Amino acid sequence: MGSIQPSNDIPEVDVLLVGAGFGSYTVLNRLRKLGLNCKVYEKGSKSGGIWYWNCYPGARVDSATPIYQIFDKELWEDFTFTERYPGQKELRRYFDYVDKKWNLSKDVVFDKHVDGATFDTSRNQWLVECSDDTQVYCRWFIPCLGFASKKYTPPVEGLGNFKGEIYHTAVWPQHDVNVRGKRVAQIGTGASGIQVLQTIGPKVKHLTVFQRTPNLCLPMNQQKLNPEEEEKKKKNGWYQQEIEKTRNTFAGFTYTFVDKNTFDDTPEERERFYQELIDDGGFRFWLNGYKDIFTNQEANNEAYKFWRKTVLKRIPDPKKQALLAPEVPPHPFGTKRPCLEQNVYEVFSLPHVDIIDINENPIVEVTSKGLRTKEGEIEADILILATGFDSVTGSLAQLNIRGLDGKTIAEHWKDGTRTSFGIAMANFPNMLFLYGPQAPTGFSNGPTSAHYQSEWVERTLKDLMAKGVTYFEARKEAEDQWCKRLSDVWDASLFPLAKSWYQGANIPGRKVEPLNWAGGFPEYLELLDKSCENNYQDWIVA
Ligand code: N01
Repeated sequence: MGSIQPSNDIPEVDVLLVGAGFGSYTVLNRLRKLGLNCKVYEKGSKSGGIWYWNCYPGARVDSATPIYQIFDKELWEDFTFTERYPGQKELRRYFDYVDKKWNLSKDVVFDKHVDGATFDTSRNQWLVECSDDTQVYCRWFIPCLGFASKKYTPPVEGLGNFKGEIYHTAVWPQHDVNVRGKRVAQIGTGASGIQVLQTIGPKVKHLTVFQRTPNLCLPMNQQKLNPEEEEKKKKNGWYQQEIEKTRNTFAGFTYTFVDKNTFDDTPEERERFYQELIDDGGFRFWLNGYKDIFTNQEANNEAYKFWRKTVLKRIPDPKKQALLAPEVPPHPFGTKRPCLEQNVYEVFSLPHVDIIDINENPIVEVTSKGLRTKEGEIEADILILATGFDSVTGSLAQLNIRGLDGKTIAEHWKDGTRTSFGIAMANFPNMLFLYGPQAPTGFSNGPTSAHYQSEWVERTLKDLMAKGVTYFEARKEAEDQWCKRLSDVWDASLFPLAKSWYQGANIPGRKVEPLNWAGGFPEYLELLDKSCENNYQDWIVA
């Protein structure tokens, strides 16, 4: 039992979920209906998961309505989003609505930080420890931490010397930050960085963006939604149909690749098709195009060339053109997650916005007044770190969860991440995690992952309980096979060619390895279901 000293007064629940976002709320509702006594522990003060923490200016989702919500008719019938891509404030309002409708708060404890857990083999239960020194026993331990709950700050020399304001996008203050008329320096141009800079750019006195890799952004094509039209679409079955489509697409969206390779079409047909995808907006150009985009470099180059042509038209300055849409692609298109933009190339083109390519002109140090680069000092009132996360594995590995052998998850993953079907680990019985490593996670629409993984958890726990099973552990051989399959799929694609967080390459010194299942949703769900055939062939049940 490690250092934990259990006592008889420790409360006990059937299920302990960690995190109050899409994953845990989806599964909580299902497991409560099975009659299980569930609790959710959330370190934030409100519901929303990532939408609680992600409150930087311009934070907005990049999955379109109606699939960015819990796939439950009872919920979507009575809540209508006002925009095709809702913003953070509206998403928080949505979570408050879900909370009220399902009376979730009675089972959620906010401001409660789980530190670690140890499995008690005498009871087949986890003993979970919190930072307020409380403990709880649970039969099923289900962390739903998301892939972005551990922020990453690069080790820039002198960060502590800065006398102005510093904000990291991942832990932006919950109150408004006044940027109007200020000189702002921003490091990072991922999805968070792009959203911040396109929002604050027009308001600030001066903005200097430190870019390492250009983000190959796609147009969002945001639209206001008409409530009456949305009501009609709910009644005529469109919402339900859109939601059902997510089961059979690569990334859990409502569309997937067309059954055609890039060079099956003539150049004119290709041009028309690419234009259609771009015009519709969102991720269509990324995930609804030719099926060889991620397997054939030549095909991928065609997509990049078209993308570049559309973007160059929006950037008058040739120097900025070369930085934002270079002739040679920085990586195969879409092998780093593109981001949806609304006006970012116009904002980059404003005269008071400078882009510094840190590959040419590296940051030497942060000073009391700003940042010193190889070429000189840039003064700033505000420094924004939009430098992302220790993505996918960081959320789980930062907790002191110890397996049967006493080793933490981080120790288990010292030589490489290992999971079984991206939902469990050998040595960690009765622990199932949602939206975690080696699942479709980084490639998927969040609520789609939450829905189908929760469905599997509900079905599995219901069956195990009916059979009187109290112990459920991933078989080591199944874990080996899953890791191999995951790598085989990854290595057959162009994804390894980008220094992306998909494979942990965003953090210097980290092992570069596939952290997300790139074989698509339908195959993932089929394999997960198969693992339970023949009386749970890939699991130890007792
Ligand atoms: O983080 P990121 P994010 N010096 O890792 C740069 C989801 N999300 O928070 O590209 C200088 O993508 C780094 O440079 P490079 C979404 O899935 C969704 O933006 O590694 N720069 C990069 O530009 C997203 O993909 C939404 O060369 C450094 C940036 O910092 C994921 O979360 C909104 C550096 C980090 O970008 C992560 O997004 C927000 C250094 N030492 C997030 N180190 C929506 O739904 C890092 N960088 C819209």
